[in-house]
Amino acid sequence: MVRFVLATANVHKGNEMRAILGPLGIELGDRPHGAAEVDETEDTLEGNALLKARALSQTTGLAAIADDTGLFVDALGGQPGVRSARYAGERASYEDNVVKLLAELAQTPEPRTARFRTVIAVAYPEGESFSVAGELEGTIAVSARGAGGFGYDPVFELRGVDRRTLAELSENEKNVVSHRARALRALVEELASR
Ligand code: ITT
Repeated sequence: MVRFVLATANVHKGNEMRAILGPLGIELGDRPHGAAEVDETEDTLEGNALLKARALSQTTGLAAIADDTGLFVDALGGQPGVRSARYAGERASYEDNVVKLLAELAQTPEPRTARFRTVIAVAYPEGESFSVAGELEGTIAVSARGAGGFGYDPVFELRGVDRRTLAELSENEKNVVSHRARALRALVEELASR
């Protein structure tokens, strides 16, 4: 059994990571209470994921794992991108961010192409670290649909025949196709090759 301590504080992301990794024999220990918030000062997902994993690995002396995710919308030049959590302001709710995104795209005709990108970083207390990534292509809907998932899921539509939003998928369905699932499968391959 491989075990990492979870650096990501976002409960929704943590739940998805556990649901995907548990059956693959990778256990995620709780982020310690009182662990310092790490300022996401880098301008890439890789940089911020590594910052979060390295900081927790150094303070706990354990192997740590972090997720950093962004939504990249082509018509907005890649925004909200690395700033996805704070798109509508420092303390923005998921809904605030979705409202702002739909407003920014109000004049943009469909299809408003976009992708989610997740970077998973692992850091070891001895100093070694690495990251892997996964992406999911989609389009931004004109209004929110579905009650599942979190964040931008209600406005992120799959491409192709199945045009449901990620919030219209079951938890299991999202955890098969998502950017996070793809990144975590890449993590498992990377760990197996070491
Ligand atoms: P940590 O720093 O604790 O990891 P965070 O919420 O700040 O948590 P991110 O910077 O990675 O994490 O997240 C960026 C935002 O992107 C997040 O707040 C959500 O609004 C959104 N997001 C991330 N993953 C998502 C997903 O699978 N589906 C929809 N939106 C997602």
